[in-house]
Amino acid sequence: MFSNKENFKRSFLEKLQTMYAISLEESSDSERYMVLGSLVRDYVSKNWVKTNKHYLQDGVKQVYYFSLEFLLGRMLESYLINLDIKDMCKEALDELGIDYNNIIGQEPDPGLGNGGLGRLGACFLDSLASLNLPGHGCGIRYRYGLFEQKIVNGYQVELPDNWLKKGNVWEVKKAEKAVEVRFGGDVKIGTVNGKMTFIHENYHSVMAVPYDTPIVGYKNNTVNTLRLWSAEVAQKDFDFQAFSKGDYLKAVEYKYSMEAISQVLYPDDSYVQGRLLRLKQQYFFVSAGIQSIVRRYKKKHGSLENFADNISIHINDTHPVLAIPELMRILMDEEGLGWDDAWQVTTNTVSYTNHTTLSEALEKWPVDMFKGLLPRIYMIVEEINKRFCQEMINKYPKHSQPIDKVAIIHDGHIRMANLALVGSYSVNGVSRIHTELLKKHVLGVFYSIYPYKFNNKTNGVTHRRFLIKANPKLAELISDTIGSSWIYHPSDLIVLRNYANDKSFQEEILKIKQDNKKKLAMLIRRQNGIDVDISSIFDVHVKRLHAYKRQVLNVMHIMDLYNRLKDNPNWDITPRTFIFGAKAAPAYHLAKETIKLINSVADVINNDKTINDKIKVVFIENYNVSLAESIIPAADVSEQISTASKEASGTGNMKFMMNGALTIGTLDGANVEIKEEVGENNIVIFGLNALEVQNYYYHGGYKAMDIYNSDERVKRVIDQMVNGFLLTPQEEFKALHNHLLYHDEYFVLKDFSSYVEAQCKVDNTYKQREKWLETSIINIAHSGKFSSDRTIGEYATGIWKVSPVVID
Ligand code: 26Q
Repeated sequence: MFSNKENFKRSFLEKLQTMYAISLEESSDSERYMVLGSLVRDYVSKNWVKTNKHYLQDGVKQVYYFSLEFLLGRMLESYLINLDIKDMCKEALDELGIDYNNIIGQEPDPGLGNGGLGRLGACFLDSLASLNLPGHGCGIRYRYGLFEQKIVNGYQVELPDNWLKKGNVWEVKKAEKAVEVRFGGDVKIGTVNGKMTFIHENYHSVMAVPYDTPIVGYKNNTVNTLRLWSAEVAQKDFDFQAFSKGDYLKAVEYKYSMEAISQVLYPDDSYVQGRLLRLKQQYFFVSAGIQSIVRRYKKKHGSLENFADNISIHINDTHPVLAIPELMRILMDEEGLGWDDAWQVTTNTVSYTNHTTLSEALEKWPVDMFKGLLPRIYMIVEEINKRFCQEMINKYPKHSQPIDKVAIIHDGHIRMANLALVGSYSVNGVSRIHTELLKKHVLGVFYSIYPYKFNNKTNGVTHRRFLIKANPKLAELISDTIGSSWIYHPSDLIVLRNYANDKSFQEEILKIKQDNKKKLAMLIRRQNGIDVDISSIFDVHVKRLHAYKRQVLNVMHIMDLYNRLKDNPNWDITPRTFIFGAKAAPAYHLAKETIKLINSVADVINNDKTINDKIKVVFIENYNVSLAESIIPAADVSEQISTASKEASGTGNMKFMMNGALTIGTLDGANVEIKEEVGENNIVIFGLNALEVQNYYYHGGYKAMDIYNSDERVKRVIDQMVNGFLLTPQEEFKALHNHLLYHDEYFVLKDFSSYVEAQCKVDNTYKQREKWLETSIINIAHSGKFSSDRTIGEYATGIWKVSPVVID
């Protein structure tokens, strides 16, 4: 059907008829999207079957990437690119009189993740398939993804993300592969033939039903699987409940409460609260995933022998850490292994990635809640803890203090990171500085116990989505200039360095950037009703909203610029458009106040005719993967300004660099390695470094008020937040104002002057057009390191020990 245009057109019209019984003229864009989608799915299915057959061969090790989030973004065009049929489809649709972009735009953007961690999972799936690696995703099929953000009167308002409203063409429901997951109840301990048995009784059960989505590799026939689980109470269980207890309403309630498990993604990404439903979600998908892996393994091998040699289970942060006790439970209670054998298998199967140094983001669950919901799993965790603590006492008889630090159960709580460290064979950070901080501070005691478990895997992003798909003109220019080997080997982008000073190449780079800026300007015109000048610097700050990411620092700089422009209307700064996009967790008040602050500053500045449009401020609502793909290729400046030591890696920074933006950033996360790649003249670094930040935390010595009192500009800006300057009630930004003055834990005021200086440098560089373009090209040339193909290659050889399986 995709062999040539004529065949494609015929298949398209036929499918339209069989699916909707209508003619082309009568069909809507949404119907046309569904038709193209199902054609693509049919086309993929052949290789999907074939890939699975290959994976059943002996000696093929499989990786399962467990993650509570997969932030996929739209799939259709990625499929077309990876299947190498995009141009053909585009032309054929054109000949049918159908606008390709309208069709692509019909697809909902599935927001099954919060931000970096979820998007990383999606990039990893793309890289696994593209590197011919047998690696699959396991997660939850949320009925509602991350909320949709509307900005009303400057405030964030959250609306449900009903992404399944019109159905989902990519998924295949596998009802017959459903498994049961049990909650609550109690555990009866007995003995059979001298062996202890654990019988789980009086539990509530729910069916986990898998929905599989194909993950297509880049031009290589590989089709891996993303399996997302949905909680469903089957009709028969529902009826049984109703009839046996004679209480119909109770039965309905039961169904409703059980199915709630997969209803909604939790919108918090850096402050974790111990919510029962969240714990249910975690056990639900982990139990379903492990059961299905074990079942498949037994079907193929007949027994569980050599399990760890053939299966790798990777946990994306601690959210799926119950994989450890759940695998223990299945091995012991269902497969009859003894503790030591089960422990051997488990700890050789599971590996773990940490994504945070923030203590408030480390998961811990109250023992009572945990025990009530997962009685048997609790017993296993307790036993793991007991044995581990005993081992520590034997090893370090004189020190009791480290045991308090490393115990899994402590102070009435279960510490999930500790469980992950004890129960896995590998723990990695996501950038070099992050891994070093884990070893020195956050997980320091564990590092002294298990130094061999620690390793670094610096994050990466898929250049297929964030360059080839998002910026096709740039991708084409690169291939025309250095050949297309970089698509398979992103490190070949380095050849572009030879063109960094090439005038005609620079002009082409500039032209593409201007085109992308024009498109973004049109989007801003449509969505915000604001006209922006495409010859101004597009200075972009898009990511989740959090105090440590310091959107406020950016705002303070904008306010200061404005003040200086008002004082001196002839000041010849390069015009700038400050572009923001960010969702705040709904209960995170300071973050929401920051959104309102950005919009209030925008109101003042954008409506002031006296500054001649030299600066503008735009907040683009509902930042998501699709918007990222439009915004990033249009950026001149990439804002990566977290307090040093707080951003584990960042991945937006890599996407911007790949698209030729200049980074202004702190020495935090992957910025450190970006600087190392491009050299200090091609990135603008400012602010405290991680060591200085740590020193202030340990020894004190910083008072924001001192800076407020000594720096006129800071004082003016801080005062303007509460003195009526912003045309909002005076108490609107009181909390933020107080936070900055009295609890400036993220050193916003401390880094202000250094940031302003750095921004001045950005302005100066932009004025030297050739230097700017050279820097832009150097950034692209060095972005190869930050491809997720490199990262996944390192996971495959360094952690999982899996090898490629070529599908012919
Ligand atoms: C946990 C428990 C309860 C509710 C929510 C959560 C939760 C959900 C999401 C906790 C954390 C997250 C997401 C974290 C995240 O996105 N971290 C980012 O991961 C990126 C990929 O490694 C890094 O680049 C970023 O630096 C890091 O902040």
